[in-house]
Order: sequence, then C-alpha cells, then structure tokens
Amino acid sequence: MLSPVIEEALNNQITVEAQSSQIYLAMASWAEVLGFEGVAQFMYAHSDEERMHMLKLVKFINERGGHAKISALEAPPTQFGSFKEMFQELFNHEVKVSACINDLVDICLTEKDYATHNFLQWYVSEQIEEEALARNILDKIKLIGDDKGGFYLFDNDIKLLITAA
Ligand code: OFO
Repeated sequence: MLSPVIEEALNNQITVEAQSSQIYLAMASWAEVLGFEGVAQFMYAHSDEERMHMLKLVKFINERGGHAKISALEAPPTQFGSFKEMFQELFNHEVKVSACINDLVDICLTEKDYATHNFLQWYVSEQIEEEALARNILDKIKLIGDDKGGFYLFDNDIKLLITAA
C-alpha cells in the first residue's frame, strides 16, 4: 500500500514524464519540418520513451493500491532556435528530471517505503544513461560547429543512437 505522501509524489512524477514526452514531441516535429529526418526520428523515439516512463509509473501506482492521476500539461515551445540550443535544452531538462527522481528517492527513504525505493532504481539508472547520451550529442554538435556537411552526417548518424523503448 502506498502512503498518501508517496502516492502524491509519484503522481507528480507522472506529470514530469508526460511533460518530457510532450516537449520531445514538439522538438521532433520542429526538426521534421526543417527536413532533419534523423533528428526527428531520434526525438520521436525519445518522446515515446518518456511516455513509457510515465506508463510504468501509472501501472506501479495502481498495482500498489493507489490511483494514478493524469493531469493537464503545459504547451511546449514550437521553435527551438538551433539544434545546439535544442539539445542543450534537452540536456537541461534531463538534469531537472534527475533532480526530481532523486527527490522522490529521498521521500521513499524518509517514508521507509523500500518497495517504491526499489522500483525507482530503474529511473535512477535510466537518468544516468539519458544525461550521458544528451551530453555526448551536445559534444558532437559543438565539434560540428557551422559545418553543413558535418550536420548532414550527424543527421544520418543520430538514427544509430535510437534505443528501443
Ligand atoms: Fe528522460 O526522463 Fe524519463 O525518466
């Protein structure tokens, strides 16, 4: 059984994951309109992954006798400046999500909810991977600079980084 404090904290995380999915979907659409098919595919896949993170929470809350609540989301931006800015925003966003997960883990320890603590370890590992991936992509973009040919190759190569959700 979930305590009301844990249930509320997990419900807040549902919104965080859903919001991430929404932001990445907006990024995918922006990249697609600009004709960057690889970046668009990568971001569509990333958006799906975040939805999967959200669903995992929904199932967990309901299985543990709570009620997963689905709330309204903020509209994400429609323009992201440059790809460097877009990936910087993605990285910053993932850092914020990691902080939310860490806070959640902390609440579990205070509440002595070791089952939820155990469940959240998957998210802790996922955040390490996602931050590393975003940092890696940003480093590549910084290397490319204004080189259009480099960007063409990058758009092609980024498809290789798509992981199965
Ligand atoms: Fe990339 O954030 Fe989910 O967990």
